[in-house]
This record gives sequence, C-alpha cells and structure tokens, in this order.
Amino acid sequence: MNASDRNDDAPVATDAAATQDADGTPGAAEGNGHRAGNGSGPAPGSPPEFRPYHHPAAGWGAAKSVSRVLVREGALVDGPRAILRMNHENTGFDCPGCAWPDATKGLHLDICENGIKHVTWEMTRKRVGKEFFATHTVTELMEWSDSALENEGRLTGPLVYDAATDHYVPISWKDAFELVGRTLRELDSPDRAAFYTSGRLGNEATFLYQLMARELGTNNLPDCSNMCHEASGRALEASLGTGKGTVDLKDWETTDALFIIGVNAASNAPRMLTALAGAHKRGARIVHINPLVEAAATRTIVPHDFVDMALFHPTATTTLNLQPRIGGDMALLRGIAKAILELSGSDPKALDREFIDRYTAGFDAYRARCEATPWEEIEQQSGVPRAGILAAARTYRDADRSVVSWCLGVTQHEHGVDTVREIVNLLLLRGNLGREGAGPSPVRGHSNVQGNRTCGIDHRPTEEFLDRLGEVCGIDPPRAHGLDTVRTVEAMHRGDVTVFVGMGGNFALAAPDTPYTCEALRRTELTVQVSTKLNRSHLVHGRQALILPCLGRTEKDHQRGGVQSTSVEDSMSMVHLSVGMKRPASPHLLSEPAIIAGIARAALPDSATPWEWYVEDYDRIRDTMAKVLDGFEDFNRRVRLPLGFRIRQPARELVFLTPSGRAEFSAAPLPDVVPAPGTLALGTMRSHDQWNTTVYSDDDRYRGIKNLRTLVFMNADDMRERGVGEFDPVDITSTARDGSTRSLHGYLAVPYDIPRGCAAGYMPEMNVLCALADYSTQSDQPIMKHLKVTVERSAA
Ligand SMILES: Nc1nc2c(c(=O)[nH]1)N[C@H]1C(S)=C(S)[C@@H](COP(=O)(O)OP(=O)(O)OC[C@H]3O[C@@H](n4cnc5c(=O)[nH]c(N)nc54)[C@H](O)[C@@H]3O)O[C@H]1N2
Ligand SMILES: Nc1nc2c(c(=O)[nH]1)N[C@H]1C(S)=C(S)[C@@H](COP(=O)(O)OP(=O)(O)OC[C@H]3O[C@@H](n4cnc5c(=O)[nH]c(N)nc54)[C@H](O)[C@@H]3O)O[C@H]1N2
Ligand SMILES: [Mo]
Repeated sequence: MNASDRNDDAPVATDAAATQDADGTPGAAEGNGHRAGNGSGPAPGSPPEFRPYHHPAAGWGAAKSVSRVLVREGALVDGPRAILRMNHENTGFDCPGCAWPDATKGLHLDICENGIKHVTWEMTRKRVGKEFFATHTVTELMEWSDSALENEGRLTGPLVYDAATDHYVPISWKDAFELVGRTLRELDSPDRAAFYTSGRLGNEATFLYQLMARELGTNNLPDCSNMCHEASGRALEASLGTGKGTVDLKDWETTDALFIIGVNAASNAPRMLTALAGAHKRGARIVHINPLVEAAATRTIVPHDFVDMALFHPTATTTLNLQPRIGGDMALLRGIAKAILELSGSDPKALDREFIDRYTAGFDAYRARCEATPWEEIEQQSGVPRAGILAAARTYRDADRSVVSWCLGVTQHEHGVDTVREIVNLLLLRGNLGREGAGPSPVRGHSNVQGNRTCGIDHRPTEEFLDRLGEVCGIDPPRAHGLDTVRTVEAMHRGDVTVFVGMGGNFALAAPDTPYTCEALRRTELTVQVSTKLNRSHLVHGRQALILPCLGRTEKDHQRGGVQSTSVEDSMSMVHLSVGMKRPASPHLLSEPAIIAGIARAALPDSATPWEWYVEDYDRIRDTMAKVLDGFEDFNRRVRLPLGFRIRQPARELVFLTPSGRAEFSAAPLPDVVPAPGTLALGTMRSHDQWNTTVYSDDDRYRGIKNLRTLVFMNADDMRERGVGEFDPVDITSTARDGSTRSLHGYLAVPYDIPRGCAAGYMPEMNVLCALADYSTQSDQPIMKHLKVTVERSAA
C-alpha cells in the first residue's frame, strides 16, 4: 500500500489565529522559519507504506537494520569494535542510549539494535566544521530538516553567533567562557539564568553543574525529567518516601508476574525484551497494558541468543494484552484492586493483611473508595470490559510476587501522579514490596536521567541536601525553589530569564508548544548549547549565542591526571563507571566537566571552589560527592567494583520516609478521561527509528510504517465516521485548556489497532499541538500523551 499520488502537498503546521501568549500577543508560528509540521526525518522521497508487522521483535530484522546503520555512518570498522566494549564491566563505556540496566555483564554482550544505532550516531566519521558554518547562514540552515542538520556529523570546535553576517564563526574556548562568564556576572539576579540538563550528563559533570548554578545563586535547574518521570518521582515519594523504583534486575528474573504499562519496550528499552523472554520461558505471567499492542507485547528473538537467532526461534513475551483508552490506566488499575478486594471476602490469601496492618496507612479509605467506584464507571473510564480486568486481577492474585513497570504512557497525563500512586496501592494490597521479585519499576528514559536527579539536578531541592552541599562545598546555596522546564519557557518568554544554558539536549524541539518555545529562546540575551551535534536549538538562539562542542561518552577523556571515567546510574539505581575508548571526534573538544569548570571560573572569578583541580582528576569530584550525597559513601572504591554499586533504596527495606513512617495508600477519585463527542484523545510518541528529537529515518518498523512521519494512527471506525480512508490527508486541531487551538494540516491517516476515541502520532513534530500551559497540575509535566483533538479530512 502506498500513497504516492496523494502525498504531493507537504504537511504544514499553523498556529491557529486563536493562539495567544500569556500576555496576549499572538503566537509566533509563522515566520519563525521552523517548519515543525514538516516532519524532521529525511526529506520524503519514496511513497509511504503501511504493512502491519507480524514478525517477532528484535531478531534478524534488528540485525539487518544494525548493518545498514554501520554502513550509513561509515563506522563499519570502529562500530563493531566499539560495540564489543559497550556495557562491559568497568572496562567499557555505558551505552549512551536508554537507562535499562546491564543484564549480562562480562561474559555476554547485552546490546540492542537501538543502542548500536545510538553509539554509531555518536561515532560517525562526518564532521561539521568551520567551513560548513562559513558556507551557510543560520537563516538558511533553518530551512533544513532536523535530520539533515544532525547528519552533518560531529561538531568540532566552539562557535559564536555573528549577528552582522548571520553566521556561526569560530571562537576560542577562553573567549567563549569569558562571554558566558561576563553575561552571567552582569545579571541583576542569578535567577535570570536557567541551566537545562538533558539526561546524558554523567554524575560527576552533573554534580559540578548544579554546584555552579547554586554557587551563582539559583535553583533554576530545569531538566528533561520534567517531561518524563516527574510524576513517578512525586508519586513514589508521596507513597513510599523515596522517589525511585525499588526493584532490580534480579527481581525481574524471579518474579511470578510482570505488568508492563505504557511503554514501547521493543523500541525504547529493547534490552527489556531479554527480561520478558526470560520471564516467559520460566513460566511467569506477563500482562501488557497499552492502547497499542506494541512489538514487545507479542514475541521476540533475543538478539544475543545465538541459537534462537540461527533457528529463527521466537519466544513469547506476553500472556495477556489489555488495551485501555488513552488515560484509562488509573480506572483499569482500580478495577484490578476492586476485584482483589471483592475476592478477599472468600479468599483469605487475596490480600496480605499482615503487610497492610504493619507497614501501610490509609487502607480503609482506599478500600472504601474502591467499593464506592462502580464497575460501570471503571469499564467506561478504562475502556476495558470487566472480563479483561478480572483476567488481569486473577493473574495478580495467583502471583506470589509481582513487578509493575511503566513509562511515559502513564506519566505524561494530567493525573499521572494519581495513576502511579494507584500502581503502588495495588502493590501494597498484596505486600508486593520489600521482597525479592516484587515492587514498582519505572523505566527511566535517558541513560543517566536518574543519576542527574540523584546528584542534585532538581529545581525543588530538599533543605537537607542544600545544607550538606553548603557545608561540604563552602557555599551558601539559594533556598527558593527554581524553575522547571515549562516555567523556564514562560520566564524566557516574559523576559525574566535572559540566559539559557543547555547541557545537552535539544530544548527547542523537546519542550511543548514549539513556536512559543522558539520565541521564548529568541527573546533571551544569550543561549549556550553544549552539544555533540548540530540541532535546531542552535539555530533558535538568543541575541548572542554559543555552541560549545563536547566529548561523547564513547570518547577518551584525557585530563592532567590521566584518562578519566565518569559514572552513571541506571533505572534500577545501579551506579557504575563508564570509560570512553575512541579518539575524540576533534582535538578541540572539551569534556563536559571541563566546560562547566570553564564557565564557572569565568562567572565566579573569586570562587573558592577548586574548579580546575576537580577537572584534573574526577576522583576528586567523586570524593566531594561522597560527602554530600546519600548513598555515595566510599564512592571511588565502590564504583570500581566489577558491577559498580546499588544506591540504597529505603522503601525496599520497608523503611518509609513518609510523614507517617508507613507506605501511604492514596484514595483519589477517578478522573473523567472519556473524550467529548466528536473529539479524540491523541498521544505523542517515538517511532522505532528515532532518539527523542533525533530522527534516524521516516520508518517505524514494528508498527509497519515506511517513509512517513507526518501521520496519525486512528481507529478504523473513527476514520470511517469522518469519511477518512487510509493515507487520506487530515487536519488535526488541538484545543488547549484556555480554549486556544493549534493545527497540523495534511497529516496522513493510518488505520490502526487502537481503541475508539484514541489517536497517536510522533513527537517532536506534534509538539506544535501541545500548548505550553497544558501541563499536569499534579506533576507540572506537559500532558504530551493526552491532547484533545479533532480530526477532519483536509480540504482538497
Ligand atoms: N530508541 C529509543 N529509545 C529511547 C528513546 C528514544 O527516543 N528512542 N527515548 C528515551 C526516553 S528519554 C524515554 S523517557 C523513554 C520513553 O519510552 P516510552 O514511554 O516507551 O516512550 P513513547 O514512545 O513516548 O511511548 C509511550 C508508550 O505509551 C503508550 N501510551 C500512550 N498513551 C497511553 C496511555 O494512556 N496508557 C498507556 N498504558 N499507554 C499509553 C504508547 O502506545 C507507547 O507504547 O525511552 C527512552 N529510550
Ligand atoms: N510531544 C512530546 N514531546 C516530548 C516527549 C514526548 O513523549 N512527547 N518526551 C519528552 C522526553 S521524555 C524527553 S527526555 C525530552 C528529550 O529532550 P532532550 O534530552 O532535550 O532531547 P534529545 O533529543 O535527547 O537531545 C539530543 C541532542 O543532545 C545532544 N547530545 C547528544 N549526546 C550528547 C552528549 O553526550 N553530551 C551533550 N552535551 N550533548 C549531547 C546532541 O547535540 C543532540 O542533538 O523530550 C520530551 N518531549
Ligand atoms: Mo525522557
């Protein structure tokens, strides 16, 4: 199936007339030059195709894709060699991809297709040097697609924007630091600066970065967590006293039942496939809860199981799939809990009464809430028939030990915190906490996003943390809370924040409301982007702008004290070392700690912090971290143990740092998530072939899509009702809470196995539809999985 004859008009984004800024000025979609709606993949050449995927996840399809990537990046020689060094016990580098823990260190390879794509993306032989920037103006580059920008390769030296010529031109590191330093020194308040972190940054650089911000005097530390797991952190903290999961891989390997909610594991945490296949092989039950039946919810060929690969032998990765409506998870979980409570009348083993009495608070109110929620409401709000909910409840009842795992399908909603708390409620009912094979297990995103929080990137730091930081580092940290991602955009737009520093990431595209965010960045006095590759955020800049290129994680980091290593923390609180092994992409790159130290010294000339001394030997940073951070005692020794070390998680030991000293049930009412008549709930998500804002191709293999990103997946009945056929162009209009609307035109409709009333499409393109003010009142997270839209056939 293809649509060559119907796809000649490129889709476009418009910011409908109604779009208003907070202060009433019109939004800035037109004329900002960013064609967000055009898709950020390679220019469409071939016609789009849609053929539902019926093969197992991973396996030979993945192997084929890997070899294509190695050829494309010219990394055929280095690639395989580097991959052999990835995720190895302390002699290799940590995969810069996702935060899934390393299962089979040492003897086996624990690698995946997307991790390999990611490493080769960083190791590409292509370079984007000063000649390139001399040839192209920034205005001209704005016309390039995002993938064309990144495809130019690795940045090779620091650059400064020259407004007179509209070119980026080379600048020395010394002058670059002085420009940032001077601008920061001249601010009338340190709160006029914001320091963004994308979740790649290693722990040591993270620690220096937050120290610099706080020594300057601000807690303005927005990070990508504000867009992914803020809800999980807040919910776990409220329920259990610590904002992290409690399980590790051993628990995954021993549990009787796995509940996988709102995560596309085959694409975004592919090494989870190994754990799912292993669980299935030993007879564990696996329940997937997702409006889409994703590839990980079918079967897989484990890529490093050479026999299975050779024999094309797939292993199932599911025993039950439930497809709630978008936002229906809380009702579904409540249904499971209600069924367990009903069972407990006749089945004394349905509840763990002893656990509930000894370790929890709020059970009676929760039980009353479940009893008072009628089945009709649960079915209506979840979109899952009672029989399906009872089947899941039966699995949960029959499992001695259960693990519940989740990602963005749960968190990027208005009621994300309540839903994660409902997950904990369910676990508490059967004492699924503090013992092997049981507990909550959020799947974190970026490879070190969890470590960033642990090491101080938090716009709402605790008093205890600030006290210790102040005491150990001899500074007087600010106490007022800082700005998160959404608040930073608002403050830049208002003119309150005038310096934006991006430590990695691609803020212009990752944040919601693309035109508004771009305008906010443009209103600043200075933008500083510390990056490895050219991206949109370099082109959407302040009055002055710097691009500061840094070493990637695969590269050797030479400092005066020798070759340095950095540490990262995975989704399951394991901290281990990562050592780069490749020659840096350019001799003019600096490490992230060195860049931070350079900025810090220029901004704080009289600082007593030994910035330069820290950078000579990262062990020195770790020694300071050991004194400031809970769980990092004896850091330098423990991080060098073969598998690193696990940060103590009190809730796992049934120590609850909550006000009551117990695990807290929550008894929130169910939200109403049923779309209004004529409207759909639309979720934005990743394709198989992208890393957040980096789009490798326009294909989405496991969803059967080729050559198309400007699409919307819809239920076939919803399409029929609107007179829309496969690949027909449609207009999608979102309505924000304040009534303003945003539209995308000419997206192609794809009939998909998704519940009625639900639709889905790709980030970052669809951020155009996501109003900045539409963030969760519970977590402040943008509601990227639950846009309220209408879809209609585009006018011919
Ligand atoms: N290859 C690759 N790996 C990645 C990334 C990447 O871009 N590429 N990104 C990394 C990052 S930063 C993160 S945070 C993670 C993200 O990992 P995911 O959370 O898997 O990311 P998404 O692609 O946004 O997919 C969300 C999933 O939620 C489902 N979903 C949508 N709405 C709902 C709902 O209401 N309920 C339920 N139950 N499910 C819903 C979608 O169908 C989809 O399967 O992955 C990390 N790993
Ligand atoms: N609509 C919608 N929007 C979303 C989401 C969604 O589901 N829907 N998901 C959100 C989520 S979960 C996240 S995490 C954000 C992602 O937001 P970000 O983390 O801001 O974005 P990335 O695309 O991961 O950043 C890619 C850039 O990082 C730089 N980079 C790569 N490696 C390194 C390195 O080692 N060091 C440094 N300094 N820079 C490096 C490169 O220049 C590259 O261009 O997007 C969010 N936006
Ligand atoms: Mo993320």
